[in-house]
Amino acid sequence: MRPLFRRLFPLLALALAACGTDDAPRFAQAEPGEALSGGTTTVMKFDHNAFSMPSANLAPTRRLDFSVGNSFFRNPWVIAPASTTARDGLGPLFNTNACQNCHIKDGRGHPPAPDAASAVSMLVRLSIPAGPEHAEVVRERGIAPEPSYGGQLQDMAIPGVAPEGKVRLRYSTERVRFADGTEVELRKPIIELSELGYGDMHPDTQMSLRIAPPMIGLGLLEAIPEEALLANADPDDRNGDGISGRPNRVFDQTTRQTVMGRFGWKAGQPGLNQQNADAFFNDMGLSSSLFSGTSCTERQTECRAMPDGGEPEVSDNILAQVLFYTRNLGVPARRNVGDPQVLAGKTLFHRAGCQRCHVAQFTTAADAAEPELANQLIRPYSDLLLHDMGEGLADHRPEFEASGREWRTAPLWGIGLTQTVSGHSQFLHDGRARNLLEAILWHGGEAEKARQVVLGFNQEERNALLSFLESL
Ligand code: HEC
Ligand code: HEC
Ligand SMILES: [Ca+2]
Ligand SMILES: [Ca+2]
Ligand SMILES: [Ca+2]
Repeated sequence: MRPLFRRLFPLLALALAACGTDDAPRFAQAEPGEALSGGTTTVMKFDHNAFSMPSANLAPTRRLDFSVGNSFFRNPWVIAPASTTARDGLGPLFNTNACQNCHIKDGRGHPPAPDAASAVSMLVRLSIPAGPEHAEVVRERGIAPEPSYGGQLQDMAIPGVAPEGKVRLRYSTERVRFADGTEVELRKPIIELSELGYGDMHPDTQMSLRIAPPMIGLGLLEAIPEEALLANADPDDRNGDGISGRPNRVFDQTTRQTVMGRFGWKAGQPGLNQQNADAFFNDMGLSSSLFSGTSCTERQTECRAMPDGGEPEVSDNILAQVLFYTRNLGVPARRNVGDPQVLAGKTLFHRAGCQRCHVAQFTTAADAAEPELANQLIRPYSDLLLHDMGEGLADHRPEFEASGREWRTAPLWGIGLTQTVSGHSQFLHDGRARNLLEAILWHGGEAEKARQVVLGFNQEERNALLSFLESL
């Protein structure tokens, strides 16, 4: 091919393909306001602090509340009894002593390096197959906990209590081939537990590895009206596009009702307050008005006998401050929205049908929990629904109504700043993907068709698709 033609070829091929049978739109220019992923809350910060800024439309006094919440998210909690009574009660069992140790720079966590001694910034969830005798606990927790270890492995403990065990990861690898012959190696983690502190686990224990997700835009996701989310649900795939998103239905601790789930990799949490309280309780061993006592199981007797930091350890006041913080971490604006390669990538994103799950935009409710979050046109690139992602991504551990193959569509806003904020680019629920392309190649199940389209892309098209994702 002559050089000029070679340069024009990708655009030409794109143009030709766009005239084909599929009805995917072609984007020749950016839409007005397209860069403002979080509406007027969008922040103009693109360095390693890009995920740590308050919503841009917060008034100065509200920024003060944000920084108070931030201190409880960032600063470590201590073992009781202690002189700092507002921050004591860590453990007896815990994963780490501060939220920020996992949600590093308010961004995502990562799997441990192959030889790392411990695994911070991720969790291993545990359960056993549920029988009729578990009906009550399954209604409230969505799972039947492992009898000795509960619903989560805590690899740390206060002095006098045995930690539950150590987590290491091994990887198996497999190769994927593009139509043009290019090969990519994918890796899949295999969980290895050692130094178990409370005897053997149940022989049918189900384990699910989870990386801490980024913290941006969560208040906006919470403010999307439920009807708007349900409008995208198509559980029986009546429109025949092979995609059958459905909401998770989870337990609300406050109202004691079953409601739609929105947070966590399987949408197992109904809202931010409960998600935060659950993190305090299970990840750090701190009780609150939502979760009293400790995460120790019946069999963990020394754990149950340890002193606590007051009941509750996390006051309603602190819970409210952390809630305000987690609602108001602003989403950074997009970069290069009008770049021809980014626009070509956006066209390809639609051609592959990515937007059927990664739904581009919503308008938040007029009666959002905070006025700054109301009536915002936002672009999260998620439907917050569960999708069967195939055997490759399956953890074989159901959570409420999510099956062992279902995951919540991960929001893509901010994803292009992952390397800048976190210093790595490991994606998906267990951090197995080492870059965005690997993340796409793990898509299966309802997303298999989209994956097949991408496998047909040539180098130029792959680069364009990745440029689009990097611009989010
Ligand atoms: C040990 C690591 C760890 C610690 C400590 C931790 N988290 Fe998380 N966090 C996670 C993981 C893993 C998830 C995903 C959970 C899942 O899929 O079930 C998560 C999910 C969340 C989410 C939902 C995000 C989303 O996109 O759905 C919020 C909000 C959150 N955590 C807040 C907190 C707060 C507040 C604290 C401190 C009280 C905290 N976390 C402490 C690991 C951690
Ligand atoms: C059937 C629904 C569906 C379709 C179609 C789909 N995705 Fe996804 N996507 C998901 C789900 C669910 C996850 C989370 C999977 C997990 O973590 O195991 C995800 C995760 C991702 C991630 C990683 C996000 C993160 O935070 O780790 C990227 C990147 C991504 N998708 C891009 C794409 C692209 C590009 C396409 C089109 C080629 C696409 N997706 C099509 C449902 C879908
Ligand atoms: Ca405690
Ligand atoms: Ca446990
Ligand atoms: Ca459908």
